Amino acid sequence: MDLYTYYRSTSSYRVRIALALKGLDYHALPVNLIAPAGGEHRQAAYLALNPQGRVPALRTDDGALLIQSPAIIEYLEERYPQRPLLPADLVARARVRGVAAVIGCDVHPLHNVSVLNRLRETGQDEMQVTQWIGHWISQGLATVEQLIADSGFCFGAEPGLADAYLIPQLYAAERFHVSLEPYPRIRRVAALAAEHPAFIQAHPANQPDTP
Ligand SMILES: N[C@@H](CCC(=O)N[C@@H](CS)C(=O)NCC(=O)O)C(=O)O
Repeated sequence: MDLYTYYRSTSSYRVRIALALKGLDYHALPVNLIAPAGGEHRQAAYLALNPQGRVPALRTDDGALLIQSPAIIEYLEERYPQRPLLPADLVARARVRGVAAVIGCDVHPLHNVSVLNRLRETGQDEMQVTQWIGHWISQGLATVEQLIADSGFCFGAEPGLADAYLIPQLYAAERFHVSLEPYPRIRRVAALAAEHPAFIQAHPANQPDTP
């Protein structure tokens, strides 16, 4: 498989965690979101692959090109059921997906590159942009803190889908100086992930395009 990825992209990081948790090998194909001239993701070569102009995208072993991290992760879960990312129980699965959706639908989209650039275009200065990011990340993390378990990873002793969404969101929180102090359960999950080989492999510090 080929993964079009950017080292500090939250959505790419999710997919990298899912791949690593499942023990799947892949080629990383870095797409620079910053340079040249506003990013490789806006250039014709990448837009021909993904008309939305965002990362990640996954080329499967069968040659199919998939976009959108939730769709890619679901594909991986169904195509490679080993080491499942979702529990067997129907209600438990829905709860895990609920946490993933809080982050993937209601937090991350509000601070991706194009949304922040749009805020700047409409006259917001850097302090206002930073406050905007902090507001949405803090609100999302406060919700997640109430939804996850009292011990282990988000939903048990083994990491799964919710952890694959949460840990990249925490990387973004750190990058934008959002304090994790109010969230002891989240800090516990972060500490476990920091020692886990799959999360270490997927971390932005360990990618081929890490500066
Ligand atoms: N919902 C999409 C979000 C993808 C997304 O926004 N990716 C960001 C990087 S994390 C991106 O490519 N941003 C480029 C831009 O906004 O111009 C997914 O989960 O894959």
